[in-house]
Amino acid sequence: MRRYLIAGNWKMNTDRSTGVALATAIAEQAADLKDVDLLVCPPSIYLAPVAQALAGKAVALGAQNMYFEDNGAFTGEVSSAMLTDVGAEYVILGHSERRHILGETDQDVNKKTLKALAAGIAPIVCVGEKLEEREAGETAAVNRRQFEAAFEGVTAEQATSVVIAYEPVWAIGTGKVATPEQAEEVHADLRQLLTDRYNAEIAGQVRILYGGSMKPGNAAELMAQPNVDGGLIGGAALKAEDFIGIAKAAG
Ligand code: 3PY
Repeated sequence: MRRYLIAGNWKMNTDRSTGVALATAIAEQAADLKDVDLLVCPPSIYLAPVAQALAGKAVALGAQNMYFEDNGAFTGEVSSAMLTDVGAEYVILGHSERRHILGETDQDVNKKTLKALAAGIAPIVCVGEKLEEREAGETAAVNRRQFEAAFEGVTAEQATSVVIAYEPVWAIGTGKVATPEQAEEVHADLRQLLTDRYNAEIAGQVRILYGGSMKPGNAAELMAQPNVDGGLIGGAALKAEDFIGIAKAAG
């Protein structure tokens, strides 16, 4: 049985005090939620103060990115060891903003996925097609290519620690949301790809989140789909009541 995961991707938002206040407010309201895992992913520079605010609370901490080397001359990057050092248990990898604005490749996402797993950090591997790809009928092929590349070299034992986030690029920051049927179609394909690569038992344990303009008003119908196991939340993760509203829709 998969537990729902509601993950907040704060992107390049908040500052030290608003980030700590947001995490604190989420943790306070999370106390009543039983059947859902909550995760917040602040900017790297605020991981440490947010970790302090979440100490002993039922909300996990994640990062939005990391580099695949251990250390060295990689100006501006953070390593997996740095993330575990500040208490991050998850890391978002291959978000479309990193792929399409910052030039991250499928191979980068694969190397980061393998490094995160080796460090004991659960990767949240993002996949998703652009609008022109959907309109050209390439949705399944794009998501398959990104999935296969990211999972190259991931063992069956490691695979259940990976979380996949399907984020159609056309639904990110646009207010457009995939219909529950559109989301379910891709999620079911991704689950089938997991079955083909590993087996049905492993595929049944991997959480596949939907991301892209998920809000309290549309979360319940998305998460009612059999293969939608939670959400990777953008804008609505920046208000505790919206984030908790989405978490309640999971329960
Ligand atoms: C969004 O919902 O906009 C996201 O990109 C979540 O990662």
